[in-house]
Amino acid sequence: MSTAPFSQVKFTASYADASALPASPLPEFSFVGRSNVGKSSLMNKIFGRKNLVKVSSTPGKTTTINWFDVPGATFIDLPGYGFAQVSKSDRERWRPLVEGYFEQDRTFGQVFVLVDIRHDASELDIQMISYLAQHELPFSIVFTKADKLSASKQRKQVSALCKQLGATGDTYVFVTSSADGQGIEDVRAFIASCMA
Ligand SMILES: Nc1nc2c(ncn2[C@@H]2O[C@H](COP(=O)(O)OP(=O)(O)O)[C@@H](O)[C@H]2O)c(=O)[nH]1
Ligand SMILES: [Mg+2]
Repeated sequence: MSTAPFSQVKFTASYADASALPASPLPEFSFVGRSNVGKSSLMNKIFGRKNLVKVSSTPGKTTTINWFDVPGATFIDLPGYGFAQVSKSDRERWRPLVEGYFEQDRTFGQVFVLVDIRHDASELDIQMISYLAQHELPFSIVFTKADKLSASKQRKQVSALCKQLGATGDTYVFVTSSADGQGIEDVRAFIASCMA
């Protein structure tokens, strides 16, 4: 599959308040995870764009939901969690914003929870996944930065992390790298299958 329709992506707006989010009939694909996990990089890679979604040098600086339209779907960059240097006021804005989005009556296509393949899952990752499971939202796990590990280390980490995260056998799991492109085509194909 090519990058189409993803390469036709357009950034539309940033929202700092869940009540301002626009209604949309199209399936929504959202991306959530720790600050610096590689969310922006993954979205750019899926779109086949260099820097449409800003890859920040100052992680966790903004607490907004960023909205992207592609033909037939909406892509949503959710604010990252767990960055120690984030101000208290930014941290307090995260939960109402992200939970505000998840608790609306929306057309959820898939929520991608990104987890760095190199590290143990954090308590916040575990909480995120159990929240999504409890709310019966469709979610998948995307391991990032796979280029940093050998293929055999990747396999070990995937099985260890799936246990830590409480991922059941029917959770979709992707192993990706925005640096060398590993797994990106699988994510695109999966999104396309959810859109069909
Ligand atoms: N080696 C490697 N670095 C990555 C990868 N994805 C992201 N990064 C780097 O990780 C940092 C944070 O990436 P970013 O996409 O801004 O993360 P976000 O805060 O989750 O949006 C940046 O320095 C990226 O270049 C990857 O797949 N491999
Ligand atoms: Mg980002």
